[in-house]
Amino acid sequence: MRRIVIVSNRVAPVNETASKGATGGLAVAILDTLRESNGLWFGWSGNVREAPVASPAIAEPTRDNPFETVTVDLTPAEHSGYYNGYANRILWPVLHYRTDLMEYHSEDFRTYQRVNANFVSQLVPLLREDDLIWLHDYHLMMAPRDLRQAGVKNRIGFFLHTPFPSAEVFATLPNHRELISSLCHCDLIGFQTPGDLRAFEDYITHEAGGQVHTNEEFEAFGRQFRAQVFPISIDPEAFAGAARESSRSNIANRLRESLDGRALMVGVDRLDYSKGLPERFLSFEHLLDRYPENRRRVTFLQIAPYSRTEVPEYKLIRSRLEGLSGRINGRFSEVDWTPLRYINRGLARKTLAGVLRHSRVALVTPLRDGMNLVAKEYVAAQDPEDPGVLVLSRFAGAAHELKEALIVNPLDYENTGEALQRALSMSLDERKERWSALMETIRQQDITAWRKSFIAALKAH
Ligand code: ADQ
Repeated sequence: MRRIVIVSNRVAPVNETASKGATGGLAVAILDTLRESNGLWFGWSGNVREAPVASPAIAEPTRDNPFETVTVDLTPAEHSGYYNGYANRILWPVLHYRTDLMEYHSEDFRTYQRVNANFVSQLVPLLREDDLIWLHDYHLMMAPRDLRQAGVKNRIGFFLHTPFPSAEVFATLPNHRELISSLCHCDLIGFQTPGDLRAFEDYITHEAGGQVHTNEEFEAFGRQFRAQVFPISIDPEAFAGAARESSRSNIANRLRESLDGRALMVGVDRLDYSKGLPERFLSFEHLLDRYPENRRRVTFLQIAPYSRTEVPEYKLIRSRLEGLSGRINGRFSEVDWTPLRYINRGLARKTLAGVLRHSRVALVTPLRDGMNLVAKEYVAAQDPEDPGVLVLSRFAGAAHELKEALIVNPLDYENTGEALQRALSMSLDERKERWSALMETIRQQDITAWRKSFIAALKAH
């Protein structure tokens, strides 16, 4: 089998990933791909150092992990300009339709280009002739051009984990042409949903003056390549197993006891403005306002660990949520009932699976999301004999597949509140029917299918 070289912003610490499953579905998919091909995983170590080590750190394969990891450090200036700056304050908001939050500085783009070029120059000497190169996500959009300029002839694939916004929105990025003309040096570009692919096609035809042929063949910036949809997923059986086991754990018992027979509603997200958390809190408030019979009977648990804490927009959303959660609890709490439990810590993967299993309703209501794996994890975690209800934003990539969820527009918080009421009062028969259909969809397009179909398409080009 040909070796697969995965390049991503961050290389997850392998031991931690294996033991705690800490980084979720994506890390699992990447590890399986690497194990199967005796591959190589290249990216940032997570360390920021004044004077980074000149050559990358190479961790040799072990029996459990028969692949190499190669990591590089970032300087404080690179971390600030490339990661916090261009990736997270410029690209991330635009890819999630938040052009209003883009904080553009051309210097950040130069640093982004420099870091992409540095990744490539450290990677190239390690490449073999028939390696398949698989680049991940918006941090590395300049890498395809740099690889070709370094003379690399290997097949190159790129998968975008975020949405690809409409062409008009993407073109608000001052560097949109450089980014897309670089991507066109790939042989294969993968998107999460047909909507993302359509937006990209629109960009290629109307902004780049390129052509889209049948069979997902593209021509632009003097290059020919393919672009296709590969919806990312989870390992539903493994997650279901973890949920079953965890539902008998200590934490699950503590949770059950603390609820005292009340129905649990749950939200699990990184604390990010794309996840629609304020709107979600408002929809819960609407539920309690409009349907007072839920007071004392329902508890909403929102788990939202801090992320990107150095980025100012994340500090703002944090204080907005603290205000809203305080207001809701202040308005409705009683001496023996707190309606909203708002937690800023992550949970171990297995614990999370148990919490999801115990929840009557899940609120997965991002304003934009490439896919949203929590939606799929929630379905997989359910008890088939008594499944809960998924309330899902139409703006999550997952909504394209998970059609039997209760689909909402999170910007209409009253309507989402109505959907919560419907979810809480749904009959067992309807819950089972919806859950079976959702689970079947997830089983058919699981994480193994995702990685295998991407690799097959990259080879087949
Ligand atoms: P994220 O924006 O991080 O990922 P998501 O897909 O929901 O979003 O979650 C990633 C993983 O982290 C999930 O497996 C989830 O269980 C886990 N996780 C989230 N919050 C957690 C918590 N509080 N405690 C423990 N675990 C938690 C990006 C894109 C998504 C896309 C993925 C994969 O933004 O749209 O689905 O990549 O492509």
